[in-house]
Amino acid sequence: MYLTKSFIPILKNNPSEAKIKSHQLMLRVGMIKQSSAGIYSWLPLGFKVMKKIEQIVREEQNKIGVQEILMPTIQSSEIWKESGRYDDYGEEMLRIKDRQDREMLYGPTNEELVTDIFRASVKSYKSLPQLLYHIQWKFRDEVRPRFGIMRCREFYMKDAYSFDVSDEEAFFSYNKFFLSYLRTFKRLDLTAIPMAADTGPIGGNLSHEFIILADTGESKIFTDKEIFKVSSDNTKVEKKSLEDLRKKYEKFYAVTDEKFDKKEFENKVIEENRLITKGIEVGHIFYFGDKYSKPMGASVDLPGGRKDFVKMGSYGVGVSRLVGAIIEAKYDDKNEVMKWPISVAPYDVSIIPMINKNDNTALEKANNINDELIKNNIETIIDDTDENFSSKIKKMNLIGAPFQIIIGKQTQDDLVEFKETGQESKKLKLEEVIKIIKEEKVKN
Ligand code: 5CA
Repeated sequence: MYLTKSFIPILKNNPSEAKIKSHQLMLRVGMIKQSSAGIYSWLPLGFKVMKKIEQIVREEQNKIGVQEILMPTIQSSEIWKESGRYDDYGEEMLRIKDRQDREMLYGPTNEELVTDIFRASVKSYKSLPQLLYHIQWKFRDEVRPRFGIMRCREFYMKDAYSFDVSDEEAFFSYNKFFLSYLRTFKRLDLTAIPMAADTGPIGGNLSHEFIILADTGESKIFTDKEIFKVSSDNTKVEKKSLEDLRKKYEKFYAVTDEKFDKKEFENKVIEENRLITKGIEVGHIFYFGDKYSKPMGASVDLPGGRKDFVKMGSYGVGVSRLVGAIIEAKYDDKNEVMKWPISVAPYDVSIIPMINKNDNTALEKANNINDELIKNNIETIIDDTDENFSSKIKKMNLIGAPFQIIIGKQTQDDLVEFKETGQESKKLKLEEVIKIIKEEKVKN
């Protein structure tokens, strides 16, 4: 892709309305454009990153056996009246009337709708567990939308739902998601810590938020530093192995604001290991038993002829919020350098030819190198503008492809100046460059 032909509307300076670095960068490189308060259009650069995040989230859900569906954004109020949440949800819910005067709403979450789908066709314990997910836009009329796509009104969420025959089986499902989330965030090059959390309007009594540390995060957290050493490597998707994993985490004090108890914190955590800081909630999982299945009559036949309401949990990942969370974790705003993890980078490499007026040598070389990279499934962006070198580097540092290739007039056909974005460059053969990039891509 040539920069001159791409739709990447870059601003010279940080927009003054943006208070945190993810919001600043996303507006500055034209990843998003606000269309009204808390509602955004996603432009090519932002959309590419979000779609790659979505794909990783999807692959990790599929790996633990969750089946993908797609529910609509608009829901009927009837099912929310059945569960009792129509009134409880309050002003965050966007309520709409259709031309027949029917009360509809733009879904803020999908517990009711998925329970309705489930109860219509699943009748026997033999069909359990059922694990379903979808990736769909949600709307919550937040009182104070802020920080760009971090807390907005319309956002993209992966929400999954589990249906089980007993508490024991339901905890097994819960733990599968627990592991799946750790694996998902790791592929995004983020360290997310599961923390005991409040259940809020979703309900239930068991819940974990997955938090990444960031000064600009909205969640206040209290934790034992030792929790950062816990690893999920070698955990198998088996009951015992998953239980052990949760125990390994739960051994350490790690809670959000609402669950904080000063005495408990000080008793359980030695002074030098106490960490009080802020973080961004990128995922949230809940176990709520029959909170929805009971009022909505979602039951199955058990062996011996009895019937019981299914035990449910729900599991959310903020797919659009993750774009901002990765920027918060990776963007060096002092030096204005973004380096996307290669797993979600909008491009793998930026090619930066130093073009002199009336001399196309460097651009031609860039084109040849580009052809080679494309043959190797490496995604590129070429800065074909005739701006000076330093402004080209500045722009490419903001766009954030993890690697850069710089091409001068003198660049020999098989030796290029190659660097990791933000680092020193070195001269390498093109085959070596290709090998390095491919190896990096395979790791993810
Ligand atoms: N039904 C449950 C689980 S599927 C649920 O809705 N959980 S939630 O309310 O915690 O949302 C799930 C995730 O969506 C959060 O962890 C967060 O990453 C993201 N999210 C929630 N509200 C917003 C918002 N206003 N803007 C951006 N992302 C949000």
